[in-house]
Amino acid sequence: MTDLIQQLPKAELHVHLEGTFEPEHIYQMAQRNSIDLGYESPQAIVEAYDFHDLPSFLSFYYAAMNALQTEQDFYDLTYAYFEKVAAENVVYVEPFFDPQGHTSRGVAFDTVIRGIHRAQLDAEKQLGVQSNLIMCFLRDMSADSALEHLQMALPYKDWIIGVGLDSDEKDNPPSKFAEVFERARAAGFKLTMHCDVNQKDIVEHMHETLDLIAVDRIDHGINSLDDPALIHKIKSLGLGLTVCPVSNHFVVQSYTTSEIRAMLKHGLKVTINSDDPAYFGAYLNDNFRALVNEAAFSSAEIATLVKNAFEVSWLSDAEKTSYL
Ligand code: ES4
Ligand code: ZN
Repeated sequence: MTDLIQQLPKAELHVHLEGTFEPEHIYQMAQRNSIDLGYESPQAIVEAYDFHDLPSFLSFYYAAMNALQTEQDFYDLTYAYFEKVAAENVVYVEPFFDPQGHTSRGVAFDTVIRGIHRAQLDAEKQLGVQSNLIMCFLRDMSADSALEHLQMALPYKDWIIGVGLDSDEKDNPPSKFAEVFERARAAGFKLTMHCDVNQKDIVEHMHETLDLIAVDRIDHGINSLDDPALIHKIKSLGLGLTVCPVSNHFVVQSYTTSEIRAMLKHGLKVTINSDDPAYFGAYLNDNFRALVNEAAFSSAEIATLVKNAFEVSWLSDAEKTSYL
């Protein structure tokens, strides 16, 4: 089974580039940029990891971003992720990035996106990993800030396939960003949003995501199972759901294998993803292995989950055919 997981060509649709920042790289980059993060070694960074819910994770995630300063830093971060997953036989990725995590501390939008884009081009040429970038807005920042960043992204429209919404969902409903997402759609971007596991008001948020925002995909979305009307809507729209088992384990202490299986049984287009692999200690293949180890997922189930990711990706139909 481990061989099957390794050998299948795979796609990943839910990975935050800033969540692929390995402790060795955090440490190295902080040193080369003379930034004092308060850690004496990469090991000290790992020892400080203490994630038990979303806020405890996010505060660490944003603090580590301070090490990222130059275009080369963003290039190195991104290329290192592609190298890692190329070895796992990942052939296609739609990674997220969080520009507001960088502009808010004085790093220019152009610096961030140019470094990431150059790494994408090189990864395609040198590693055979194709990718299309998704820009996320931080939902705990204002809608005005999101609009400003949408404006900054317009000159780079050809480098960004879609927009998403991440960070702390508590009391930050999809409706807060209705205008931003409306404008993003009008500009030609695909739309997705985090619907985090067991969030406060999650069923209501999910209905807004579908009815008000009309997303093209849902990130996480495990709580679709809480309401038959949600299952029906998501299924009839054929929307993909990007579930992240190991990440879920950190947030809700469960790999959510029974929910993933239930979603498959309902005919929902579930996919498996890593979310923040450097922090959660599991890249894509380990997320699939978690399903096999905890709940004996079959090769047929694994194959369906892998196929779903290509099907609900934002590749063109012609490109999808080349992978399927
Ligand atoms: C995230 Cl696990 C998680 N949830 C919400 N936003 C995020 N950004 C990066 N990782
Ligand atoms: Zn995420």
